[in-house]
Amino acid sequence: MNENDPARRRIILSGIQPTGTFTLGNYLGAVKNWRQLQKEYDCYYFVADLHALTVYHEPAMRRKASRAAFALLLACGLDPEKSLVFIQSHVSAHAQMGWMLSCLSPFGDLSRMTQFKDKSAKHPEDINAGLFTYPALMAGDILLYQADYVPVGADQTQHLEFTRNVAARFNHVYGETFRLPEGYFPKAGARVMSLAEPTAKMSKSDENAKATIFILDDEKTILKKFKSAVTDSDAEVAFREGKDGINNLMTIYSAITGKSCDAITAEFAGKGYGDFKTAVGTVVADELRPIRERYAELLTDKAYLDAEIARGAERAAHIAEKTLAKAKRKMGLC
Ligand code: ATP
Ligand code: LTN
Repeated sequence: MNENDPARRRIILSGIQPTGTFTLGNYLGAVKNWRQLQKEYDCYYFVADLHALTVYHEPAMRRKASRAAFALLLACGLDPEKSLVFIQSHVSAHAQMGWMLSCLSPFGDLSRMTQFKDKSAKHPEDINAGLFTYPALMAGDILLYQADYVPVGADQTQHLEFTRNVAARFNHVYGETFRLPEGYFPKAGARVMSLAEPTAKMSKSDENAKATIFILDDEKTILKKFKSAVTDSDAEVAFREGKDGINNLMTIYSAITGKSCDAITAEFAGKGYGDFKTAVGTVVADELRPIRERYAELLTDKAYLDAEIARGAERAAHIAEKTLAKAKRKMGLC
């Protein structure tokens, strides 16, 4: 089929690191959209455990976290009958392609990556080479599956641009091999900020427990965290510069209910922040409840989970190996 034929089903690919229980940010900014894309695209979603190696975690914890992340993806509604869901390290082509592409990755470009700068500032005791070459591994993840679109949050756009550059460089030096992927930023995708410090993004690895809603938090915990969310002293539910805390709560409420900011302002006119926070907490708790229930169910069915993990790896390897073999041929490796 012709590359540009509109009938060709486009390929979507994305990954998430198993660095902790997913947050409301991961869910509203990424995984919820991934679920919605399953209808229209050939979707590949994976647990990026090789990427998570760049920060030390105890091995037993790591094993548990990858499995939990896989189960969470299914609990969030990724359907292994519709999408290909797998764990990155179970497909050896990723590590091989990552190395091959790191040899086409300029040192200067890697040095400019914001994530590298942020993570090395956060872990000055462990600035390892993996943290530095992370974008080459990520480029390999994407290019192995010839992805058309990569749905990620705004924090990953620099890595995507890097991927396109490395793919173009490979195609130029060794001949046409890779499709150049594009970012996919759905309108509904929300950037969720920390509840404690609303100018910083909500992140799985934040040490302040009050800052983050985890998707497995129960209703009571969710309501409590929203109640203590940092706001301002205006007492007006309106989306405006300087009202970072309220803007964040409005973004969350809007992403779940589909209501516009104006509609939300009208709904809470004359009411206090207390009412608004309870309303946000309630819609979030309602949205997350079925995920928590499905997750608990999945964890009790060990055989099913093991079988899906193995099946995902096998199917992914089949596709990735083909592209890897092509790239190796072009590079003169076989
Ligand atoms: P870590 O704390 O370990 O850096 P993280 O919470 O930032 O992790 P990732 O695994 O790096 O999560 O990201 C998974 C996906 O979730 C990415 O597509 C990323 O853009 C998106 N994402 C992460 N945090 C947010 C957020 N606060 N709002 C919206 N999207 C987010
Ligand atoms: N770097 C991403 C996770 C990730 C990814 C990918 C996303 C690794 N490989 C390939 C999309 C495509 C992150 O930290 N969110």
